[in-house]
Amino acid sequence: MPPTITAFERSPDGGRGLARDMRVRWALEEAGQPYEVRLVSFSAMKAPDHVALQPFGQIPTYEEDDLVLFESGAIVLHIAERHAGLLPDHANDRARAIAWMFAALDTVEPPILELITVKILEGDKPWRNERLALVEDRIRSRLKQLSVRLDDADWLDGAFSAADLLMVSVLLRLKSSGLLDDYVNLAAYVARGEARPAYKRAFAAQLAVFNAASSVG
Ligand code: GTB
Repeated sequence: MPPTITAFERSPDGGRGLARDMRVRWALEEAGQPYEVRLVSFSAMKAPDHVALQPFGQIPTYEEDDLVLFESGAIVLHIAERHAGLLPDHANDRARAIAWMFAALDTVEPPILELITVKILEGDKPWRNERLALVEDRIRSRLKQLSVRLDDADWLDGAFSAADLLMVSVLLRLKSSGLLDDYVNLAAYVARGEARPAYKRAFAAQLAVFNAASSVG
């Protein structure tokens, strides 16, 4: 049986690939693994059946035989450990790739999530502009460090790996902000990720869900 993942029945991003099922879909596509998708509404996500799979009532989840996983990073790591193509074979190379996976989620993503919080949830607060400037500075400082490290390489550490998959997924959330534009090598890095056939298949699959939901009304 192929694994089943969960995704938004109607993604708030309008199918732009920003919800976190996208990284799981992308990993499965890179690994050449078929998968099924169970779509969940916002209310279904908070119901006991789903909370039993995901304690915080969120997507994505991953079910495979008797294994149930949540947290997109853990799911991508699981897929990468079981299938070729997403992690290097050599132990030290693999450990460094996993370190970069954590860097994407634990060091680079947090200020990017703050930006979304300020812009969407705190847009009406009197201190919004001051906080926005602080958060944008924090993001720029991370982008600069990442840009220096990436330099003119195609990928973070040798061949494309799950680390790049997660880092590109995280950076993609900045696309509409214009913040990436000052870091030409990072913008090109993100574009390289988006150009991968597996990314395109995953993107098309999640967009098709949004389009189908929109045509129903
Ligand atoms: N750390 C968890 C993981 O990585 O799996 C976080 C999971 C998570 O945040 N899931 C979100 C969710 O289920 C969807 S992806 N939210 C519903 C809820 O908490 O009630 C985050 C997301 C949401 C919307 C957009 N967007 O519209 O652009 C992008 C990303």
